[in-house]
Amino acid sequence: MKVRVFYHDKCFDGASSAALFSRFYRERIRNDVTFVFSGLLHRAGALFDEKQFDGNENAIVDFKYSSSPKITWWFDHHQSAFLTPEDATHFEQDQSNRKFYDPDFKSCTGFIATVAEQRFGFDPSPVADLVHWTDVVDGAMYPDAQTAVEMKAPAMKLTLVIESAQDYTFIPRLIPLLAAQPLAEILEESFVAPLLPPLLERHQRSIAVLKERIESRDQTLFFDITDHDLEGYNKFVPYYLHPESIYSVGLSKSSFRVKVSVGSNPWAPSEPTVNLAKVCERYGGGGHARVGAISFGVTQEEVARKAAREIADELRASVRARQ
Ligand SMILES: [Mn+2]
Repeated sequence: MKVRVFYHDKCFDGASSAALFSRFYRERIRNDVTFVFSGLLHRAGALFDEKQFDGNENAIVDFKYSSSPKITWWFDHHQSAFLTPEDATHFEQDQSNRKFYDPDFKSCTGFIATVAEQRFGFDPSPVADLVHWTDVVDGAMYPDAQTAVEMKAPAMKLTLVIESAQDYTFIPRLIPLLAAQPLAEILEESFVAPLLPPLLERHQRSIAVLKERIESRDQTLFFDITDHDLEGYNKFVPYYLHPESIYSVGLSKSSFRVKVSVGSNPWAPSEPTVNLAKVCERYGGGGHARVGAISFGVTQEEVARKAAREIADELRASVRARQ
């Protein structure tokens, strides 16, 4: 019996959701099962390759809905969960009691724990620490920007390792540990520990690059770091450097995409009022009300830059309008 679990790749909540789902499944659905973990990333073009839906059961966690009949479980908490209105209707008509959506949850991991407990009798107490930290990390519940950028907690170090993973076998190896042992212990594993020091160094370098690049106007930050290999930079660094900011728009590049990241400062002097998921959806992206992103193909750098500039202009205008 094979269960394939698709999860939001390069994301602490995505990996933790896959971990929690598989623990819950083994404890409450069936035990004689082999899990295969496959990461999914937002990219320009088709998100799913249906040929990959080859498990006896196929689950998607912390990622967009698929109406494929081969998908038998789904959990998500993103505001932009449906690619099309048809997908939303398909979900609403689903009778399986195995597909769940609630954008009010801070983390998908916490959402899975709650549903698994209430509907399937799962005991979430052994994974309470994991749920706490996915809420903190995915919900940006740090007390201040210093805490978010200093990265002292084991969960934050794991987030750094997960977000910068280059080896596609790494996160699938990590997932079975996440819901099974303390996070501090996972950091000591021989396949994890050596990854951290160079990443912490790169983190320091990214702070220096962002310090030089950020253009701050109307409490809105704009930066273009497409000429640096810094995708996966800590998204709180801009607010650490510019505590006066409300919004940030960043352009970064990796081997397979150019990414426009649109965020809001969790510690902003005044509340953000623009729904960033909606802004990103207009450009083919998505996310949550307070943080979103748009992915473009690597050859679409100029289109991405234009979109990033337009979004920064729009956010600046909205800040000026309320002054
Ligand atoms: Mn999430």
